[in-house]
Amino acid sequence: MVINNDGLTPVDQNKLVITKSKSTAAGIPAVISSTIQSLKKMGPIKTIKTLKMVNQKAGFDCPGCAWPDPEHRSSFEFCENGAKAVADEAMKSNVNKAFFAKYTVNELAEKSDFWLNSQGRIAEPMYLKKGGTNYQPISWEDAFSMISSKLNSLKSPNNAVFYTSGRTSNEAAFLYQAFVRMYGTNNLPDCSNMCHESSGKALESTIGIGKGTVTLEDFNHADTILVIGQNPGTNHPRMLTALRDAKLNGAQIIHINPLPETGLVRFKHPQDYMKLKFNSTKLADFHIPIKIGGDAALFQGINSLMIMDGNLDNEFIQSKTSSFEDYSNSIADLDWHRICQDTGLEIGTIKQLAKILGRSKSIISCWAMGLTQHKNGVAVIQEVVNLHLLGGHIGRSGAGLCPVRGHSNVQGNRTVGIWEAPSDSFTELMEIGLKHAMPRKHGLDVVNAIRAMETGQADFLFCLGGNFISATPDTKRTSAAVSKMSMGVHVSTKLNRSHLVQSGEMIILPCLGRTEIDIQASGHQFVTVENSMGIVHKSQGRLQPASKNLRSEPWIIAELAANTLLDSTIDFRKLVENYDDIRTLISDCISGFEDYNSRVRAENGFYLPNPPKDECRFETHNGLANFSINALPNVELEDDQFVMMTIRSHDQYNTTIYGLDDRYRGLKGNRRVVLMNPDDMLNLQLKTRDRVDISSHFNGTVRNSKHWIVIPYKIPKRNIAAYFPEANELVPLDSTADISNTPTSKWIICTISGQNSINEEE
Ligand SMILES: Nc1nc2c(c(=O)[nH]1)N[C@H]1C(S)=C(S)[C@@H](COP(=O)(O)OP(=O)(O)OC[C@H]3O[C@@H](n4cnc5c(=O)[nH]c(N)nc54)[C@H](O)[C@@H]3O)O[C@H]1N2
Ligand SMILES: Nc1nc2c(c(=O)[nH]1)N[C@H]1C(S)=C(S)[C@@H](COP(=O)(O)OP(=O)(O)OC[C@H]3O[C@@H](n4cnc5c(=O)[nH]c(N)nc54)[C@H](O)[C@@H]3O)O[C@H]1N2
Ligand SMILES: [Mo]
Repeated sequence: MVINNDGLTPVDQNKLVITKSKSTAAGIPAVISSTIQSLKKMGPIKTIKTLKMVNQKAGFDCPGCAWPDPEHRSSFEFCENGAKAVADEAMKSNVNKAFFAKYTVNELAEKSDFWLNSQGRIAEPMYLKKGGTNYQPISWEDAFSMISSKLNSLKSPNNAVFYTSGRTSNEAAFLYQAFVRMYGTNNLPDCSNMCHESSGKALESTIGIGKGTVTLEDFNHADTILVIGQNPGTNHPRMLTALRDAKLNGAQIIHINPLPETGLVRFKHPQDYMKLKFNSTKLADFHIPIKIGGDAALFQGINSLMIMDGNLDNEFIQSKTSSFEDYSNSIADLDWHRICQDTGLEIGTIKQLAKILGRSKSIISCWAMGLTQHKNGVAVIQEVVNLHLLGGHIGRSGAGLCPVRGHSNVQGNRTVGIWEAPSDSFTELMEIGLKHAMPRKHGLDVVNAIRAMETGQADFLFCLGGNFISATPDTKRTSAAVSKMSMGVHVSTKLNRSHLVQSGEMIILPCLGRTEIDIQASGHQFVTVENSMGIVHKSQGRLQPASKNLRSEPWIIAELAANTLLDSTIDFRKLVENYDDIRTLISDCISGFEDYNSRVRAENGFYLPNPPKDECRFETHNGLANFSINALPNVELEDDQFVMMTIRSHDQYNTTIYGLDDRYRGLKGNRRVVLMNPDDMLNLQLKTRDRVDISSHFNGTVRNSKHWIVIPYKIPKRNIAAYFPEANELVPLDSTADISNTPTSKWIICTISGQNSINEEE
């Protein structure tokens, strides 16, 4: 079984170009970079036509990220990485039967992720028989008949696993989870398990809703904005516009990150060039170069100083919260030596931050993977919540919590039921709406699904989008687990590694992307999505489908259900004739979606109810917002150890590699790089471009990954960074966050060895 060629062949160091990291994000280089990719992938006419439709009221929601659109959109808010995401989807359908006849699965597995993605859109359903060498075309009918007879022959519905990636629309996601539960299981792991699960868990228990509490408008009224563990210049470029506007309205921006990410230094809005404005705006007032994993210590330090200085909203604390005394006592006597050591910061810096935050009238905290993908992912976010509760920074204008979601509809997917652990109230409503019994036993999340595959408890994997093999941790172990399945089915737009790690039988079902026209019996359909701030709105594809043989995700799910469920109370095929009927059923089954069809047709969609934001009300077990007490994580390292974080480059979308140019960080041509502090390099006697091997260590197990190129970078000592998915073979499956079970992709203990290191010379 070939897993990942990138790790097995020597890297060519000559292919790496290193320049200075950039200090200004976006601007003209962003336009040029994305235009080149768009032109290459779509040609000039389609490029212009397509980019004019992104995020427009009559167009489609950008499949890039979940950042919301401003209510008063300019004709087209340019976003480099959004443009790349669209261009990538709008490619020609070259991955067809001729392509699969030309390459065996093993040959394809030898190719890089970049190569696989650049081959184009998958054009037709394909089938790989057990032990087969090449995928072969299959009809839609035969594919569904094989899948449904497999599903109906499993010993138990719990032997099947149904994964979802977060691009799926509300309509498809709702039908999918309804089908899966009517079939009889809650085995609905999703990409959220690896992403913002820690945020959901931290927020549910403290403020009573697993979502953020701010709107875009709040950014215009905040006086301090924290951006923690997030790289918006690359991953949420349109957020920079909101930060710039906030800044122009007088907000201070504080960036807490081991890396000085470019997007937060200076920003030039590409649109301003059209208006002949050439100035860039300085964004972050402070960059706090925290050590990886030091955030809980930082926030405990800040919070204890705020309490000591009496910088509190006593009325809010009294009337709206619980456990203040206990929390206050728990951090009254902090070990400041440890706080400084864990954060890598001077005490003066922490005091200065506490002063700014103590004086602030309205704070917004934004965060992403730098907080969630840690062993204490839930606890560290609760520490951020504690800060907000101390100052009453929640449920009023200009203040609140803002977990910045990743995939464009990952939040909507969870709202409409993609969740392995649904609440009883959710299940009861579904049962009433669907007039069908649903399983109560909670199902498997991503990590537990992989374990179930390993031990034979799972035997069938269905993926609605995503790239299960490359997105999950522990590439070798996970691949071995997945290859034990007797069938793997992937609903996909592009070829990826998950299609190439062979289970018994494999089926690829190619689907329409969000940009494409979706015609059903009643005509041209639209779908709906929920953005990072709880707004549900329309998205309608406008491009001709890449191939005639593509089907929409709702249609695929409906056929799957109609073929598999023999006693269904729901006519799935009928529902798909007009997506309004799916939305009516959602209204019947999910609270907050009353009158869905008319409300979603409003110009800017509608907000879902959010008690903390709307009424400063907390639907927790005691009706109050809860302070949380958590011990600090152990971040000590042995003398030869480093902590690795796995991050995204500027030229990728998760496991989809658009190109090899991490422009802002000044690295081009090679992704197998490891960023290291120059002092650490000196200690290990390493020079720029030296080649090293990396080993990760967890609970006595060691994982090895060969051939990485060392690059000096402005990163705290004993911290290193490498790109995901290449570094995933170093992420141990069992290293997960407490409570959320999210893989600790930002905390991997490693040692370095190589021909030029001290280790080898000894
Ligand atoms: N173009 C593009 N857009 C995307 C994506 C993409 O791959 N490409 N992915 C989408 C998805 S699914 C998601 S979830 C988001 C991801 O968005 P991000 O979370 O911004 O993505 P990462 O690259 O994982 O970056 C994490 C950041 O956290 C920092 N960090 C790591 N460890 C720590 C720590 O211990 N403390 C602190 N304070 N910081 C730390 C890293 O230096 C890095 O800047 O983006 C979404 N948007
Ligand atoms: N080490 C490490 N691992 C990580 C992370 C990390 O930071 N570090 N981040 C984690 C995070 S935050 C996330 S969200 C996951 C991402 O995990 P996934 O969501 O599983 O991965 P993606 O790379 O986004 O999936 C890309 C594939 O989705 C398919 N696709 C694209 N658009 C569509 C569509 O419209 N419909 C359908 N059906 N398919 C489509 C294409 O075939 C493409 O190859 O990875 C996680 N893994
Ligand atoms: Mo994500």
